[in-house]
Amino acid sequence: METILFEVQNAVAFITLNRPEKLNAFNREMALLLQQKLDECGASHEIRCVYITGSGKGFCAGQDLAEVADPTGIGMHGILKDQFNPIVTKIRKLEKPVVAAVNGVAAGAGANIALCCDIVVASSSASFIQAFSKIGLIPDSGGTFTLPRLIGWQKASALMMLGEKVNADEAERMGMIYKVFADDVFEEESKKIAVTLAGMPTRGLWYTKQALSWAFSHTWHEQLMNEDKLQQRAAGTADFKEGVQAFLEKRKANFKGE
Ligand code: LHQ
Repeated sequence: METILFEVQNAVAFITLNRPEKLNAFNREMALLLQQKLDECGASHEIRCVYITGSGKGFCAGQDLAEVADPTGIGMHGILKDQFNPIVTKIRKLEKPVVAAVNGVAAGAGANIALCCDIVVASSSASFIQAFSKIGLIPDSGGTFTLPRLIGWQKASALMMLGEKVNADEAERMGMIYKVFADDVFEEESKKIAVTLAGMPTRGLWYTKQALSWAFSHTWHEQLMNEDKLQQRAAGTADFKEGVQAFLEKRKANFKGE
């Protein structure tokens, strides 16, 4: 059975983590295959949005702990260096929006991979757990960077130390995720977001993603300069010309992602 399912439809790459009997916990094969698929998404002109979800009842339970316990395995440093750090870095550097559609429990690295995506939505039965503390680890996969920026230092600190489960509604209320959809409409509604993004000015969305990432490490003045630089790039795209033209002609814009 393939550990990652991959399908392109309506300019969206649908990626499904597929080890449902283990709540889609990452073994090495799945982590390397996800990286390969993210690279394919980056290289393809046809793909203008990426959608990541899990098969079965979970989203992802983080690292497969059976593999960690294996003495012939690659060890802690190897797992982060070869598996999780490249995954979250590829998501942040992907020049198109990435939607995490959290269909069930997201724990450990599984939670933090979801949280580094550009838009995170969840089904009402989903949950998020910074499970690391329960096995003596620290939050990784960018979690110590992402979570306090989403929900504030104090709440992040408590969730990371206590390892408490946060349900989807609570996650939405505290700003950890964008939106919750009822289970019966979750797939349809979350896919609608991805298809909408895929029809939008892709370069402009990439510059927005960059500007938001840079905002964390720049001053107000530097960020105004960054916005200026990125806005000039956005204004040089064919999609900007089409957007203005369509507005003036009172018609729907036909964006090409260029
Ligand atoms: C699993 C897992 C799992 C294997 C569920 N592995 N089988 C970085 C650096 C280096 C090393 C370590 O890792 C990392 C990054 C990390 O992600 S560390 C954090 C690793 N993840 C966890 O600690 C979470 C472990 N899982 C859980 O706490 C629970 O399974 C949660 C709360 C996610 C879900 O609980 P339940 O809904 O009650 O499901 P369950 O526990 O019954 O799990 C269903 C099956 O999935 C079960 O298998 P079985 O054969 O008994 O039916 C679990 O063993 C398996 N599974 N997570 N990470």
